[in-house]
Amino acid sequence: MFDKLKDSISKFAKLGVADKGAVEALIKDIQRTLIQSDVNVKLVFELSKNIKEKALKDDLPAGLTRREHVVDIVYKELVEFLGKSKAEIKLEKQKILLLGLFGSGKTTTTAKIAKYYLKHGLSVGAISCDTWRPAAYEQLKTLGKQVKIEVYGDAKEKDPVKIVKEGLKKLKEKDIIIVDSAGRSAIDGELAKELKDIDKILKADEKLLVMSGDIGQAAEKQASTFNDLVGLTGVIVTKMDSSAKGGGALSACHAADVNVKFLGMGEKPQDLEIYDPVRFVSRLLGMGDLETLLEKAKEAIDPEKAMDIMKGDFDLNAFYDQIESTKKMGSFSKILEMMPGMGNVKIPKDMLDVQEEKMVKWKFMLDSMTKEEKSKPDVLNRQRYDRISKGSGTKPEDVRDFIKHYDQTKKMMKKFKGGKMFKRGPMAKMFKGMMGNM
Ligand SMILES: Nc1nc2c(ncn2[C@@H]2O[C@H](COP(=O)(O)OP(=O)(O)OP(=O)(O)O)[C@@H](O)[C@H]2O)c(=O)[nH]1
Ligand SMILES: [Mg+2]
Repeated sequence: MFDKLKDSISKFAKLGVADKGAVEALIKDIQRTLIQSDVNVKLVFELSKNIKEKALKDDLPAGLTRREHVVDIVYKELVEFLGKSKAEIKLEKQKILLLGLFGSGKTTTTAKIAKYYLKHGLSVGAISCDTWRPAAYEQLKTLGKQVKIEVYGDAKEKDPVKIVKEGLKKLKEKDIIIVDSAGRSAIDGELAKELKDIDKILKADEKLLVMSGDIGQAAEKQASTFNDLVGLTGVIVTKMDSSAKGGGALSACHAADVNVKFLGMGEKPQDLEIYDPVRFVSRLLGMGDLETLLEKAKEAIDPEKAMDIMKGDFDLNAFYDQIESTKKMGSFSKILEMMPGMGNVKIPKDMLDVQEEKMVKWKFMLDSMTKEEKSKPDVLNRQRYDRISKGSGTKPEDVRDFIKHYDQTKKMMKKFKGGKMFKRGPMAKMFKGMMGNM
């Protein structure tokens, strides 16, 4: 869905004239893409009718060309279609119940949400009350260790209500308590009763249905069924990274009148995003997504270290930190996709892989250097290059190339600090955004 909508929009943007024919062709393209991503046909036609009516209106808003106007309409209508406003996530003491069908991503999401609240300074505990799958508690324990939270469970207890009761006692000091419940292949009487019983004891502030994006428009029925059953406060749509039907699931949630709170974007604990239709659609249409990138950058870069880099000497220790930060932000391709204007640029995967491999090598080299060499790279000479290359299992010319790259980066940093680049232009904006929020 992502690539196809991007392609349709850039095809349209490249046309000389945006006449009726061009608008109609664009709408057809959008329709096809949405139907392929399993959006309800009736909804697709409603959406395209709205776009067509507004896009072809005679009076253009001041300052916009017809082409810009059309792209703007498509963008706004899609945002409306996918839920209007950004989800509100309260950073306060609360109990969260995760529920959903088998394999939808509840346990993985428990760890993701835990990490999210931990990052915002709240203490977190989790309860595993999945008494159906023998390995469920172990799975959550492992994930809990990874994100460093306390996990309560009892492999011998068969009654989930007792587990929740005990867990609430054990974790009563925690700000956030997340309850991971059992999945089933369908909503049956037994699952319904179990969830109601759990909720009676837990009195959850948030009851979040976890659904996989690959169920597409079936999300509407599932969401309303669970909503009738326990009264949902929201939905989390997972596997948005790997499903072509994610758009279908999101529009279905909107149609079922339930709010999407988070999106699962991968299997790791950090792969979670607060749902924001504006942001989602910008990325869908290839407009880049500076905000997401900045948020990630803020998390990855240690503010003090970043200021040191900007203020002081950009020595090899700082370079090391920079490599670490880049790694924390995810793969290069992910970072690039979020940069405005880069969304449409296809950089060959090979090239990105080479860059990533290089960074691994650089880290080995840095690990083979002495403290002195890292803080005063000027002392490096041929002899030292040889020693570092042996220590890191690389070739001496690799080490020399690396130092060359470092020198260039250092020069760029100097320009940044004093020069125009930092005071004006998009890079300045990005850096200001980053620094301003620290
Ligand atoms: N790609 C991707 N995979 C995910 C995501 N969320 C979960 N998964 C994977 O989906 C599978 C099922 O995830 P679980 O968290 O175990 O699902 P569950 O709902 O707890 O499953 P049950 O407890 O058996 O009902 C695992 O292999 C996860 O790694 C996501 O956002 N993206
Ligand atoms: Mg589970």
